[in-house]
Amino acid sequence: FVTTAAYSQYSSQTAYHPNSVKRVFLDEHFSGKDFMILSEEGDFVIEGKVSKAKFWPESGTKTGFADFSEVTQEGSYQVVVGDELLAKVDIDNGQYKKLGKSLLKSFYFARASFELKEAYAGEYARLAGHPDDEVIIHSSAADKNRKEGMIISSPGGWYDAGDYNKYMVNSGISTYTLFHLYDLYEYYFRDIYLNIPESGNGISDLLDETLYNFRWMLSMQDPNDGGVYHKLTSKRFSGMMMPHEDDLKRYVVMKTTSATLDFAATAAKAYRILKDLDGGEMPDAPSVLQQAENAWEWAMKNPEVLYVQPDDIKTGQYKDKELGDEWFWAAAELFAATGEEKYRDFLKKSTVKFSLPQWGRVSTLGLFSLSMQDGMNTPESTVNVERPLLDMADRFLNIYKKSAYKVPLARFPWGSNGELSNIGILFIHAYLLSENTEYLEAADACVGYLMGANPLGQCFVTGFGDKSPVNIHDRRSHADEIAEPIPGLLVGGPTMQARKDCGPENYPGTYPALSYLDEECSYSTNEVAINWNAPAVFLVLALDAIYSK
Ligand code: 9MR
Repeated sequence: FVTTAAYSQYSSQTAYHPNSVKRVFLDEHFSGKDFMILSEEGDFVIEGKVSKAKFWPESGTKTGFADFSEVTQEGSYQVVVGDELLAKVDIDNGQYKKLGKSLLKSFYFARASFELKEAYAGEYARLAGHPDDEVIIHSSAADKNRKEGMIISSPGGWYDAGDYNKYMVNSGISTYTLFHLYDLYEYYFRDIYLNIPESGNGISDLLDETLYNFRWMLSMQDPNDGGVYHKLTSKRFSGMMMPHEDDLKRYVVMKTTSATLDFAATAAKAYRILKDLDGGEMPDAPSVLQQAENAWEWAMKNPEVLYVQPDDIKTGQYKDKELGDEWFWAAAELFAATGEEKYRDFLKKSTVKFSLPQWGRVSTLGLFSLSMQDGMNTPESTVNVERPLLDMADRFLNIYKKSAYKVPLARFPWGSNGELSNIGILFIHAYLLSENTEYLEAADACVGYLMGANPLGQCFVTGFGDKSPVNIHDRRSHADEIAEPIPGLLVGGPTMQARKDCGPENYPGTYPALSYLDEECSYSTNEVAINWNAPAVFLVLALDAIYSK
């Protein structure tokens, strides 16, 4: 066979799981043609027809695909049309576990106030940065309890993204996502080891890593009144240096209602997990619940304190104008944790809209948690959980079915890869509620897209695939003098939202799905962030847990 480079062909660049939906997307030139799947040695395996090429408005390109999902035997295969070898693909039972573990290990690499030792970090070993044991109360956060300039201690936690700041709103959804994954698949995580310092302490590594950030979250609450600081940050973004080299002063800025409610929700979720554990060094479950309730009480007294960026602070904002969804989420988690009437009443009266989760839209996270509680869907129940989840999943399933590239994305916001991963999580919940395997197929196709089955032929996770992000917007990866970026990081992905970062003329084309640059200047498409990695971990490892059952 002749290997062709003249036509585009895109498939997952890491192995498919034997249960995966398996497609290679082919240039419209191959529309309707016969294809063959051959073994590595050239033996015939199956044949089929390339689907009729379809136009995708998001990329401006036409594509058909060869579907070889029926091949489930592990191994390497060749995709052939006529006398042309179009692609080589692999099927491997262990690949999702490997990928998911790497995505999860990236949180360890993001630990603040923590030295990464070679035994766990290999060549990415580094000194501790940002001790955060002397953080200044910014004037915006000062009140009768804590005066401007006063010092508090708030060490640990994960760096948010390519920058070194720690933001409560974004931490809330990311930490919740990993807690929820544990909650659903505790049995699966019993023997998932990440080689982190806590490995082997009798607690799942997923939980150990998630608690690293959660402990920091606990320290961000003012014990005097229950309010929670919006962020812990320097006044401006640091230069592209290693964590220990950044000596900018650190501040806690404002107590906001969004931060406080996201904290309450995450802490209530944590309480339900912690109360069933008896590890000596775990946060004390009843105290965690108390902190969640104190946060709720603060929010009741301060129901709409929105974040306003002070003039002298220039870092990320995570600013939200609409808090109905934060209220719903916190009430749902506190109700699940306590069963108390006041939360039930709140939920019953709620008229909140449910939409795809992201840092500023969190109501659906409450539905995710409630969907696991017994008796939630009975007529006398608090809220109808099933219908809104299935309706939302069906909207995305429809987009998936119609799309030429079999991807449920209809818009490309900043962090489109995170958006897609969250759609995958929604599909998984829809599958768990309905047992309809169409949702599972669609969730799996999201992994395929992230790993290279997309119109750019780009794998979006560092350390995986043939065409993998290298010049990511990440201070550690820039400054560590190692050519390869830190592995297991999902980049934000295509968006047209801020093409000024590298200059709009430097981006390929004018189509959203193509608007991606593997350049460090591209903080809008090539940065990494905990709220994109967390749903990717969920998607990949929940699928592996489901497949391996
Ligand atoms: O993910 C955030 C995205 O939704 C916003 O549109 C964007 C601009 O405000 O900010 C993104 O979050 C960044 C945060 O503000 C600072 N750390 C890096 C985050 C990822 O780019």
